[in-house]
Amino acid sequence: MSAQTAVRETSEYMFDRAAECMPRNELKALQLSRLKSTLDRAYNKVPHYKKKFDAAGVKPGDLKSLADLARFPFTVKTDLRDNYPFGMFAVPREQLLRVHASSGTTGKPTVVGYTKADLNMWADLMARCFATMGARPGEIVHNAYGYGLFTGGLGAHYGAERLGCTVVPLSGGGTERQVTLLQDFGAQILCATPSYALNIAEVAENMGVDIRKLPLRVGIFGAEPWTDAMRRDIEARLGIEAIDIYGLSEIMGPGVACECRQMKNGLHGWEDHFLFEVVDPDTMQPKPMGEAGELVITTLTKEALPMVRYRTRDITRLSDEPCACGRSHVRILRVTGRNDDMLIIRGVNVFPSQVEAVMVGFPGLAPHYQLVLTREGALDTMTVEVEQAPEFTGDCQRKAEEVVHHIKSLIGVSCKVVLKAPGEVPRSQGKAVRVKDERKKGK
Ligand code: DLL
Repeated sequence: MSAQTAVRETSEYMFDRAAECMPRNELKALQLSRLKSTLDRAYNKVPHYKKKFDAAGVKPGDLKSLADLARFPFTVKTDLRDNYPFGMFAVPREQLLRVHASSGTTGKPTVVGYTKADLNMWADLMARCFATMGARPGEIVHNAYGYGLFTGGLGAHYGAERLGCTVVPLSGGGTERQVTLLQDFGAQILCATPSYALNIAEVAENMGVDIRKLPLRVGIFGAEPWTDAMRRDIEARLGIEAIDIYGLSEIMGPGVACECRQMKNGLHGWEDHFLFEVVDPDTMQPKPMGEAGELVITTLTKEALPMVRYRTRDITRLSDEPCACGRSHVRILRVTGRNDDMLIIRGVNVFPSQVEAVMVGFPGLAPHYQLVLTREGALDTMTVEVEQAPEFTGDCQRKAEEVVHHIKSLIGVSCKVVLKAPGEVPRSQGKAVRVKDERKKGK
């Protein structure tokens, strides 16, 4: 059978229908039994958890219902750093088949590890995501997520193979070659950070290649916050459907949750493997369904690195409203930012993604920007450096004033705006660096 005939086009295709459409009462029962084993495993195999549970006066046996999880302590990124590199593992190092690490902003990286069963589960969940996002067995997946310690490249790679796709393992960078291979191989699916997808679009435009005319039809984008405005821009410039995927190394990597192609309205979080809570980041009390707060995740099936109530720092809301796609799992509504990248500019809380939403699609601007933070006296100042669109011929000063006005009226923050010439804002090869913080340099 040729690859072409193996492609299934029905929108109802699911990788694991029984798991994806499991009735909610069955999902809850499965979560409870898996949660009990996870707490046992963490307590008995990882000294860090034993110490923390003992200090909090709780034992795994205290968990009688899912709600009892609220009695257990949280895990934070510094717990991994304090036990660097292998101290949080629940298996002997010899049983790890792979390690990854997330690029810590300071100090040591956060190291995560996987047993054979963990890698297997990850590939299954990523295959489930690919199918949910519209990929089909037999299609070509162009994988521009970085390969290496970052979980994006290998995570997407094994998931696409598990679904039965042909993977082109590009990693990030070498953008002209990426465009040439998209053209020559005719991939239907593109995996990249959303900022890198825009970089690819721009390089293709400069090369005179119209990606909209290629077979590419779906983009699987995540690893950084992005907005619906950016989605529309990517969709228009690449002629594809852009779909959101979420994940983090500490929990697994990409594939913890993803949007379904039918609805693109919140990311289905795979509750048979993870338990999701949203808490108030100030009081740490659980928030009711639908209210915004910090996402906290507990792994239910991980062997090497069980995570109990991991504080992601990601700000979002959960929804258990039924989704028209038929999947029963709770949805994580778009991650709007992290509660640790929140900027406070003259008393106003600002997420970089909010500024982006103002600028993407703004007439005369290109979607390349950086926020530069400086301190003038006691006041923090934000300067938005944004590129003018190549075709823009108007008055730069006036355009900058227009943007200042829009940011002020939509976000409530006063800032400076500097228009840059095309190509002057540094391009992303992976996760975009959106914020340049110059406040700590003695200014
Ligand atoms: O970024 C894993 C990943 C790779 C996800 C490829 C999706 C696609 P880390 O490097 O550990 O793992 O970074 C995790 O990135 O806590 C969020 O703050 C952010 N993030 C990831 N996906 C999204 C998304 C990978 N779809 C951190 N929207 C997370 C917003 C995201 N933020």
